[in-house]
Amino acid sequence: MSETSRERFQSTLCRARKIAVLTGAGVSAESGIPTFRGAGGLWRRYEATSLASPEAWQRDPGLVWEFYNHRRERALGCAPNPGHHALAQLEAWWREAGRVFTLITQNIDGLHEQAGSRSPVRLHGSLWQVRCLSCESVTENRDVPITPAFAGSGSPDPEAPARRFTAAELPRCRCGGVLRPHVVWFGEALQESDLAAAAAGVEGCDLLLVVGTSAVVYPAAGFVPMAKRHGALIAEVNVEPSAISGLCDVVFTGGSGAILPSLLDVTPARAP
Ligand code: BV8
Ligand code: ZN
Repeated sequence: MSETSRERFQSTLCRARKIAVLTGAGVSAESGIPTFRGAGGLWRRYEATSLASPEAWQRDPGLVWEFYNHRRERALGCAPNPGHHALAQLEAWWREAGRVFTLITQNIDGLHEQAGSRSPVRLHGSLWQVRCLSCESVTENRDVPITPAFAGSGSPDPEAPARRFTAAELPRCRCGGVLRPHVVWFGEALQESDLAAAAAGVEGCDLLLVVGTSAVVYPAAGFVPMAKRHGALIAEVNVEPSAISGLCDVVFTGGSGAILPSLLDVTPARAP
């Protein structure tokens, strides 16, 4: 009787000494955070990806802050879902067993951390950090609105009146410099340290679990073929096929919040 995908996945998982997980917006969808390519990928008439760029910042930093302020406001109202919690639990089991677990996320919402994941590799930064354009200091910032001028702004309604925010209304650093969201915009390089931490977590892993990503954004999506090259079992959880489904050994179709709790309910097998 052939082994089911679930049996194959769980038998590999419980023996795995080193596992890596790559997540995207889909893992937060059941928490109420819209994905980029889903219906929520549009903010007013803007593609989320078009506002997440240095060009958009050059054109109108106030509009970009209105967009990120709106995402901070929304993320504040969202909580981790059972998918986030299942990943945090798996990490705890693996660390307790002295094994290697690396969570690599493209998400900037902070829900993995809220669920108890310890130091996920945040490839694309965080909604809750800001960076000064003058002194380059990076600080935690949970002010919502980001400055009083942004109160009540940010409606995703395409008919919402466009407001121009003055330079004085933008968030400022202690040095007086303008603060920008500490996230990686399209066309910007990822932090070398994050790339290195992710590569170290994927290199030689026995299993790579890919959850809720369309896998079209690079270099993040590049970690899947990297794991495949050295023979790791590649598993995917998604509501629909993604750009890397063809590379997967096992695919579980459905919401990660519904699938992960039972799929990951596996404790590390005692060494024989
Ligand atoms: C760079 C932070 C170079 C900001 C983000 C190679 C080939 C082609 C293009 C490139 C390439 N290399 C570089 C590029 C260009 C570009 C890129 O990849 N473009 C794409 C669009 C083709 N990459 C870059 O620009 C990167 N930088 O290359 O710099 C460089 C080098 C040196 C010096 C200077 C420059 C920077 C990329 C990072 C950009 N920042 N985010 C912000 O968030 O505002 S990317 C952002 O979009 C997210 O972080 C994420 O990475 C991506 C969205 O993807 P997903 O998270 O997967 O979300 P999506 O909506 O697409 O899909 C959701 C999935 O979930 C779907 O599959 C859906 O089915 C599933 N789902 C839905 N519900 C559920 C579910 N699954 C499970 N359960 C559910 N309930
Ligand atoms: Zn500063």
